[in-house]
Amino acid sequence: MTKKEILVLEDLLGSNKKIAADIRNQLSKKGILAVNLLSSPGAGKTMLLEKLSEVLKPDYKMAVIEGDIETERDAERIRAKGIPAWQIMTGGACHLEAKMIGRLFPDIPADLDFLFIENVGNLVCPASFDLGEHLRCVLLSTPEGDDKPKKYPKAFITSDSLIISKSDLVSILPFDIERVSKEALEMNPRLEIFVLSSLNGDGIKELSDYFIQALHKLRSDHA
Ligand SMILES: Nc1nc2c(ncn2[C@@H]2O[C@H](COP(=O)(O)OP(=O)(O)OP(=O)(O)O)[C@@H](O)[C@H]2O)c(=O)[nH]1
Ligand SMILES: [Mg+2]
Repeated sequence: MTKKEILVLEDLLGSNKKIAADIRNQLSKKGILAVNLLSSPGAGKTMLLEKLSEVLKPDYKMAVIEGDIETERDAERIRAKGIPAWQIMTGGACHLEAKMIGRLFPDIPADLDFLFIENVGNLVCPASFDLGEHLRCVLLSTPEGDDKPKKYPKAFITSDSLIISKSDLVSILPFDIERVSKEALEMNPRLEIFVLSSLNGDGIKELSDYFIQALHKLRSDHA
């Protein structure tokens, strides 16, 4: 990277940071907890949101912002569950940026409890862009392999929680949950780790309780 390219990148990240801080501030004042989901493509982000909607919907209002390079498919899946969803198509960009969330801000209902943001499937670029979230969660699915945290460190270092997804497949895969947890915690000791399956429902309640607790904390901190 040339010095000029580095300066442009720093500028971009700097202005992203300011917009993200503003978004977080506005959401905090409204008592809306924002969660940014990161993972490689196909780790199960959308299916997790579909499952979470079943658990949260009776008592909480949630909405979803979907990030993909192309297609409205993920937003359609969420809407089919009766949950409001907006699709951001990046047209090639490998991550969402705070300004993209900011543009949707006027449409986001003020009485929400949770705003989930599904980032573009990718373990690299999304890690560098704060979207104004309160919690960042990185998913790692069992078929991807248990060596990933050290290979893609930023996603794991900048996250608040690690969600090991597709746990229903662990018995037929050489995936060592203890090894992954240990490596991830060495890199980021504050990570909360969840092991779950959106297919059979294992661990979904524990994760939804974690989000509910974070929502209560946000509201008591901003009361
Ligand atoms: N066995 C199993 N399959 C799952 C689970 N969760 C998701 N899948 C499957 O994994 C595939 C990808 O799931 P998605 O939820 O679309 O993954 P995603 O992370 O949203 O994918 P992108 O949006 O493309 O990045 C689908 O075929 C799902 O049915 C799970 O817990 N267990
Ligand atoms: Mg998806």
